Amino acid sequence: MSPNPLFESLFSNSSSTDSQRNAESPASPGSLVSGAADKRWPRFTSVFWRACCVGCFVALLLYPTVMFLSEVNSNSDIGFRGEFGNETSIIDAASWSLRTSYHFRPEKNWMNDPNGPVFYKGFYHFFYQYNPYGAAWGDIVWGHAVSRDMIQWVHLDIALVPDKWYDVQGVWSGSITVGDDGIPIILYTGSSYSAEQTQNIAYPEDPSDPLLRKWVKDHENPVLRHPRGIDFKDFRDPTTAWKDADGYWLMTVGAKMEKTGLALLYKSVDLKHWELQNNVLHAVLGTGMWECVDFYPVPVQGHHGLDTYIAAPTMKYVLKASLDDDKHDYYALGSYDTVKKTFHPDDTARDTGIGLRYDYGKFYASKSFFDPEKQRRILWGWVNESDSLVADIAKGWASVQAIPRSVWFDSKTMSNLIQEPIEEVKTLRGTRVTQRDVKLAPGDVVEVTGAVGGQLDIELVFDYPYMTNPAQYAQNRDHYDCNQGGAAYRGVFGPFGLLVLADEYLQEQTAVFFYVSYSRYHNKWTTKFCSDQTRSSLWPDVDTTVYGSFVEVLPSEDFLSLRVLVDGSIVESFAQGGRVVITSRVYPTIAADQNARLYLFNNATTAINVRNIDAWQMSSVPLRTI
Ligand code: DQQ
Repeated sequence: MSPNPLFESLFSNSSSTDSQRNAESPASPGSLVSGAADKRWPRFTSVFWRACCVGCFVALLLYPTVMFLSEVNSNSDIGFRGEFGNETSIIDAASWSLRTSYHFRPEKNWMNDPNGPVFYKGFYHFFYQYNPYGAAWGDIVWGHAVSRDMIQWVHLDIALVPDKWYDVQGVWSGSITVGDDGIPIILYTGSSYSAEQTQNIAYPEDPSDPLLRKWVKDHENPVLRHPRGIDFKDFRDPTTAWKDADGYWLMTVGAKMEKTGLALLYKSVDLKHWELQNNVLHAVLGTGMWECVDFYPVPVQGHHGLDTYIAAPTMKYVLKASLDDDKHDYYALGSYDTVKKTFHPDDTARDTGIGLRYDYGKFYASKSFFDPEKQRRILWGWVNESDSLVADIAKGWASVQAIPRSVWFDSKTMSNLIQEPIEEVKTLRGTRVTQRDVKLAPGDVVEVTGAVGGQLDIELVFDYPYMTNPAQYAQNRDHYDCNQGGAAYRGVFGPFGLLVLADEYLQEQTAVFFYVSYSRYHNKWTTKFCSDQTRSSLWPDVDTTVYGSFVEVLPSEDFLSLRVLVDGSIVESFAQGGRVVITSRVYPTIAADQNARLYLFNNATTAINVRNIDAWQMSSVPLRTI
């Protein structure tokens, strides 16, 4: 096997001094727009801006106090409700209606990455990065819950705590591999007493227990230390191992060299003794540290999933990395060379870290697993908050997991994955509202009567807006970017879509919408899909980014489809059957619970037709613990 030139330099003296950053990158500032011709689009006046300034000033003054109290009380279950005057009273009023109720969440405190999802003896197991002592990142353990359907969960005791020299600063992310004997093994990263990132294994104490309640760390841990050339803080998050044709186990660990993100490759006979290979699975220049690498096959046809063991020419491979530098999850589709043990992207311009994303909103550190029960691949992802640390501590909880998504290769475009909420979500659907053939005139905002409440599942199909008059072509030769005006911009064929979590006076509203325009760059009609948080909350200290991406609409598709899951403070939107997904976190102060309404809107200058819209009120999932 010829060594990868990049990998050869691992044995030189180069090292990186970058340390891990666990906080979110600062949110890019959003723009507040007025500008829609229709008076039903509320304009935000100087009163709002004054509120913003006062809010920010108060938050700045309070920040050191909160951090101090957070340190002092880090072992306390009691949050800091009611201690911060006006800002906290807004949080008090809103925090429990903002709490998601059908997405996976622990009872309280901080949660981040999904870890080690697996199906074992009739139960789905889900582990997650968790701080048992507070609502900010720190003191990380592996939380654990089990479920029959990935919707109704029972929370169990913490599975792994930081109690050894090699993980005393945190039991960080990792995966589960089911060994030849059918027993699951955890591979995880420990942050040692000196902050060195080590790889470790743990076994179930009693494999006959379907709930896998107790885990034992191996006495030979750590099973891996960082290789020469890789900084001791740039070596983490082992993947699920896969069986290669020659009978060995292979797995990767994320790393970086200088600015190159890479997936180190290791080989083992027993999932315990690992040997570094002299090639990397893959590396991409300029992408920085690769966290939570994921590597799995997808069939070219069909919606079913494949186990990592399977290797056949009729499939593609997905290589995903979570980029520490920008906190987004990027994947590439390609092939796996089973002889050289290397990944090759189909399109080098859309390689891991520089092309496709799972989600164009907030979604990070994702991990997939093969569900043998239903023969599908399931994707989990962490959705952080978009408010302030002050607010998180006051609320007493932070973060939620996205609804688990079924993932498969898009055999129509041949260039992306499809993601869809798992079918079990539909078990939560209650009262349904349906409308057919709704004509939306330019400027219309039409309530979907009866679709009330902060928990909805919505399915919507628009007719694709065709150009009927050549004059429109000239008017609409514009390049539209979601964050240039958001939903308030007016074009010929957009924006049009939904306003979710909106109050009756539209003081608060989150717009999820399409915009169709002619792209001179691509020399064709293109469709943008966007989620606009600029008017989501009257609360000043929140992210107001307008998220967006192109979405491919094939010539044979004369429609635009949308599925949106709304749950308190999360809006997960799937466009065109799941080709593009955007997840937003929003914090309505008025448009929550029974005050939350749903509207169709058309801010385009052309009429738009809604073929059908269905909206279901969703049941809550109770928090159960044993
Ligand atoms: N979170 C874990 C790390 C991982 C990061 C620590 C990604 O293992 O790299 O909580 O969010």
